[in-house]
Amino acid sequence: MCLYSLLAGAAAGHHRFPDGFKFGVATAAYQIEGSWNVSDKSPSMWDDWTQQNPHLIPDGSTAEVACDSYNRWEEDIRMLKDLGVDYYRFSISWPRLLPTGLPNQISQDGVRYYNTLINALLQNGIQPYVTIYHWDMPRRIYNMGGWQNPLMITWFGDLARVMFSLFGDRVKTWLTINEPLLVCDVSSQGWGPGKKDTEIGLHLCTRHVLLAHARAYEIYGEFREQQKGRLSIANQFMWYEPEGPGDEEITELVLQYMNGRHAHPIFSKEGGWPPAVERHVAKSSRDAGYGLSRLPPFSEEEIEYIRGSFDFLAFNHYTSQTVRAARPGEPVGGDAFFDVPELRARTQGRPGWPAAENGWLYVYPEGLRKILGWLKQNYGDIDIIITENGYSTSVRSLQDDDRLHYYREYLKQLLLAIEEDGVNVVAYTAWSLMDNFEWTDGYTSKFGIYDVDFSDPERRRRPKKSALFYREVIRTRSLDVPDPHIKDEL
Ligand code: PNW
Repeated sequence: MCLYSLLAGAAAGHHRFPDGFKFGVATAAYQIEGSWNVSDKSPSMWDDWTQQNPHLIPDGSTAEVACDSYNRWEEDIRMLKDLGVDYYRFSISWPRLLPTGLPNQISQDGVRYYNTLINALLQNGIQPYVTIYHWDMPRRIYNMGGWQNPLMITWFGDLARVMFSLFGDRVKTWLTINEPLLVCDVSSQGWGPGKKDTEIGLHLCTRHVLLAHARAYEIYGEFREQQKGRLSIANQFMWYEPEGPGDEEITELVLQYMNGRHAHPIFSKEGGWPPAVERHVAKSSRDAGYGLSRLPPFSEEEIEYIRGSFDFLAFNHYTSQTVRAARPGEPVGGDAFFDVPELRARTQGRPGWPAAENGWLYVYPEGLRKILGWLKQNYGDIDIIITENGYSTSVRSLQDDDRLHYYREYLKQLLLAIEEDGVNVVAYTAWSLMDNFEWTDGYTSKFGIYDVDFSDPERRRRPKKSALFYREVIRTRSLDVPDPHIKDEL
């Protein structure tokens, strides 16, 4: 760093984001749109599951209306404009765009909705970042086995092609699949509409997700020259650290299993499954009498096909956990968000880390800097976009000091990673623009920087303190901003 920039940094309190750094907020179609059965839209697996299992959701709710963004997208644009974000990350609902799940029928109303949204964003100077798959799979595809069916590679490729050809003239940043870890591992433990199979189905899913992502990357090659966009996958990476001395080795294996399994095939120089994970599952499969490893090996061709299928690295980050090996006979894996049964590893939040009320989110801001360092060390100097980061509360209030604190501290660590560790983070996304349907938690877990009144037919949205804070961060491109005051209460 030259003397001039050192001085400039010092003058600004050293909390400035680099030139060209982008800020955004994120949502997902199923969590905000509502209008689950309008026009020719078909039901998704989450429509079916929430309607059939109200007893498994604390408030018995569904996302039939949610934030009503299908009708209230103009209010969403106004909020985005007010925040001053550079981009908005949202997802396109597969069953709204392709009601049969396949490209034989393209919904004109679906196309119109997303065209209107994309055009309005651009007219307001906000770039659309689009997630192709954020979990709302059409019922028909789900009934054919979803991600456990190898034809998903073709079906997903077809979906991506439709999106590139319809929207790619204006959408320049694509994320193929949101969080393979949740789509495969957590779902296979019976979370939400997941198909419970932690031994075989889980790894088939991961394999097909990676191949489907690579298929979308390949298809984007047909559009790349004309559209000049970029594409990656949105992984979920936690930071894991040893619970105590002696837990280092199992911790590194957990990092490779939980993060590397979805990253090594794409981002490493050599491609393929992380070697330590591949060896581990191959051995445990052999010991259990399986013919083929439960983590099915990739062919040389498949390794090459997936390797390098990215233009940047994207990940969602919320929290960290500690790791230790389970003691003989100790049960592992009672909770889908903790433990790694495959490795007989116990994982949990460290006592002393403040915990959000949703049960899995521990606040450990240093974890963000550490996972960024781990990614750089494992995969080199790749441009990184943080595609989600945020904090959950359960009580409605505009005075969300906990959330504001979370953002301030995580952003501080992000800056340290950029400045001290030389990690190439180019964009940061807050989850979420507004309170929304938080999957199996219904509306009881709130991640929004805007409050939404779900008892109001108008779904009134109001900025929380954290929204005013984020707006100032974006405006000044720095963290040297005071905590805002907010007079309003609900
Ligand atoms: C993500 N964890 O899910 C999803 O991408 C969003 O749709 C969701 O609303 C948001 O994070 C908040 O939950 C996650 O246990 C679920 O670390 C669980 C974890 C992380 C992300």
